[in-house]
Amino acid sequence: MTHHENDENVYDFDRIQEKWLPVWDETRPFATDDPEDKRPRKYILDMFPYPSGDLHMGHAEAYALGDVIARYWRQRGFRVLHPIGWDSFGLPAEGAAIKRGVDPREWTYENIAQQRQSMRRYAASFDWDRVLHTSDPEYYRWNQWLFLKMYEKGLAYRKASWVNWCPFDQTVLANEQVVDGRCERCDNLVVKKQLTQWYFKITDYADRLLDDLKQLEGSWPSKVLAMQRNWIGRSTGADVDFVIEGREARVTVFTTRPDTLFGATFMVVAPDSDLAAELAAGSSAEVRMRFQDYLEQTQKQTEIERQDAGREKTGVFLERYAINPVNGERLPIWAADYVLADYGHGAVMAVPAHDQRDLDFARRFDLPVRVVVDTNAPVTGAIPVITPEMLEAADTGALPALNPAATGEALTGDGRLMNSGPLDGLSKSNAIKRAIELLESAGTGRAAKTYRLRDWLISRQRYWGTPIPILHEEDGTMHPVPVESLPVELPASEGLDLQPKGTSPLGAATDWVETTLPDGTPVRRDPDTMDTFVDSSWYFLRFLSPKDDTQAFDPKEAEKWAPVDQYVGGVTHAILHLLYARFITKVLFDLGYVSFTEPFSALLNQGMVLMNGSAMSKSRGNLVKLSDQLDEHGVDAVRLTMAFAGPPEDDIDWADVSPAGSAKFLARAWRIAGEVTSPPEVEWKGGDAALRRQTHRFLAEGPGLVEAFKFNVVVARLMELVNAIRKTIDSGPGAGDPAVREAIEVVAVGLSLFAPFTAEDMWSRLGYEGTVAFAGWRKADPTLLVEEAVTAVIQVDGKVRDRVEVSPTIASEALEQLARQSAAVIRTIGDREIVNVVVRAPRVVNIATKG
Ligand code: ANZ
Repeated sequence: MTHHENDENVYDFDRIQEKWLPVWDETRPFATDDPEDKRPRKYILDMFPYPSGDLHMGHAEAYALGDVIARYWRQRGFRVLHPIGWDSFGLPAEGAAIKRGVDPREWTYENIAQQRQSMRRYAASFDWDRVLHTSDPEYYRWNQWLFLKMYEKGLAYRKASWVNWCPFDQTVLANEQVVDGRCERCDNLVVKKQLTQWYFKITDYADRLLDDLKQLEGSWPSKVLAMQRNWIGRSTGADVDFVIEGREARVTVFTTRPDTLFGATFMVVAPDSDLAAELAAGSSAEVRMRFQDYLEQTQKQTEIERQDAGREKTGVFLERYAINPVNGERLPIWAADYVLADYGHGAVMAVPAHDQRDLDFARRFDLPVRVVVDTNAPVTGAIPVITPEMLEAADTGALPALNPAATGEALTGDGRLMNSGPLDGLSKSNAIKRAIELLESAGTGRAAKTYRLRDWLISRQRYWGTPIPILHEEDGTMHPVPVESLPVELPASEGLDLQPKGTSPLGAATDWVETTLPDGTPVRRDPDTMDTFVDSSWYFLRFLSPKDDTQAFDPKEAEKWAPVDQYVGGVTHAILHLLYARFITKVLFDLGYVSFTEPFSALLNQGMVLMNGSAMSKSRGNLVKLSDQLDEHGVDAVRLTMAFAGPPEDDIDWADVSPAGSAKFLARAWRIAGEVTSPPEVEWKGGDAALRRQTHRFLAEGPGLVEAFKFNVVVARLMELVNAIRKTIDSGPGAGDPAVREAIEVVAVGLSLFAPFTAEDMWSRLGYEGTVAFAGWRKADPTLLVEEAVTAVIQVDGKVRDRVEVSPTIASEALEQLARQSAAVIRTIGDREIVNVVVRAPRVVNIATKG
């Protein structure tokens, strides 16, 4: 054993970091470009960052956890693709440009350089040869290609419609970017504005986006699956056609309750629908005026306000009538803001007895309420015979009265149909089926589905994004830019006014906007740019052949690597980004470019890093700077702390964790690696038996723990193992014991998932040449896994009837089950009844019987 100099035996993370970074730069251990590499593949992907300043604590958590998974699979003998890039188009770059007069491009690429430097220091095991930036023309030309493919298929279209408009950012927002009626970015109230915009037809894929969630059950967080489901929001029911007096065409409404058709007493249309305007136009001058006022009021409301159940209902009677197709009744038509223009057909049949919103409205405006479902009647079994007991119960008020007009409570529950002609006596679900049959045979309705999901608005009136590759003729004719002419490059920002003003800054780039078709026809380029969610909807495919300038991605590489085996990122992207990526994957599947329909086979959402209970922010004054933490505690200690803090899904409060404690533990482990006196070639056999058992238990349990994302438990086990090694060295057989070398080698490999610098240095101190990253997860020796057994005695009424060998740590329930299954016990008890079982694990079970 060589004698270490004193300073060499001090855990100095700065020295260790400085030693290994250049080695890794040189050896590129995580490159994935070897065509001879035949190992099985894994694609582990971290959500790529937006380059807004330097990396922060949130990034540090995400990349630490993603790296545990990537490094783990490498140790398991997989060839792991773990790429990184930058989602580098977007508003903040323009914000900086406007505020500080810097070029958005410069600002963006400077930030990328800084983040890249920090990621290198953080030792995330990325394949640095596959880096991409979505703001590079080499990348965004393929956004344009995708757009053209979608345009060709009718999946990209342009239409004038009411859109969400942020008056502050002066930009349109997708529904997904409106949170509680406010702009996701600046928190200002969002208003509606009529504009001509580009859309992707995601609604065509609503059913598949919903149904394919089944593929992800169990490997995506159930919360995210539920959020996706709710966002798509499929409702099933019927479309019902109503004749309108004085109007040629019928009006269709969507209802989830066609069973209640006989209870419809009025109709409501969304004030901001074309239908409302048309119906009002055909009414008296007074109605027209009142409607106009009301429409203006409505347009000031956010969607959330309009749907607020507690708000007093408002509306205008249009003095027009609809005819109920099932009974010919005349239903007055109202315009009211609780009906939304862009859901279903923007009109409803109002059934106040059974729908709370309709009831509130009916009570406010004194409209009739007719009960058609007896919600007191039992629905199982045959149609009930009314018994004297039931009548009495109703009389004494034990059952709620069927009088919603008086109580103000709509009867929404199940029951038996009444006042409904052919539906009378049926239960709700049977009546729904029967009503649809009746409507279908009369040709006045049909089964239907409606979705909350809207088409994806992808155009933005902003500079720093992918130009939409469409040319417009004066007369409105559109020409897609030929694929061979891509990319349509973004012109320089110099001289352009980036200040938001409702039209794209690119419109003013005259030299760029004005061009001609090959035949000389003058055309203007579409001045809008794409939503950055387009960029991130397919980037995981670009990583597979990032330098290919002949196609967006290589389908052969996609066949080998994709879909992504494990995706890691924040739950903030649980709806938008994931939905869009799922959608585009299905489009690419339909176009024949990929053979799978879901992009991310498994998803892990890490929590947030908080400080003193709340999200970190400069204004709150609780910002913890990542670079300070790295300077103070070292990269490995910060990474280990992230993994050790708790389940990855939970938030980490940086005030509650101890990076200093992590550093101390790492130093302990590292020191042991320098104390081992046996040579590397020592056979893994013999030595301290207890230590060996603990080492092999770790080897056996580790993989299951990592794969279940119980990283904190793995770290805890490593700490226990280090303690046990210390004990063996100090008060057991000593540092030369082969079990010590075995154990500390296993610790080094285990630590390589969390603390790559320390682990690498330990590996080298243990006498190895290559990197620890590929040392491999050793197999546990099964003979070391059997625990010593103890004998449990099983008694029936105090007499020993059986003995079983059990683990000393057996749980009471398990021991009781073994006792109850014992043939001898079963025989003894016969058909006597067990009245009590007393379990004292692991030694005794006593079963007391009666009779
Ligand atoms: C009659 C009825 C009777 C309804 C009843 C419900 C209960 P979900 O489940 O969210 O899909 N509706 C339809 N279009 C609407 C719109 N554009 N704005 C507001 N409400 C609309 O809701 C479907 C129900 O919401 C439909 O079923 C309709 O009211 C209403 F006892 O029709 B129902």
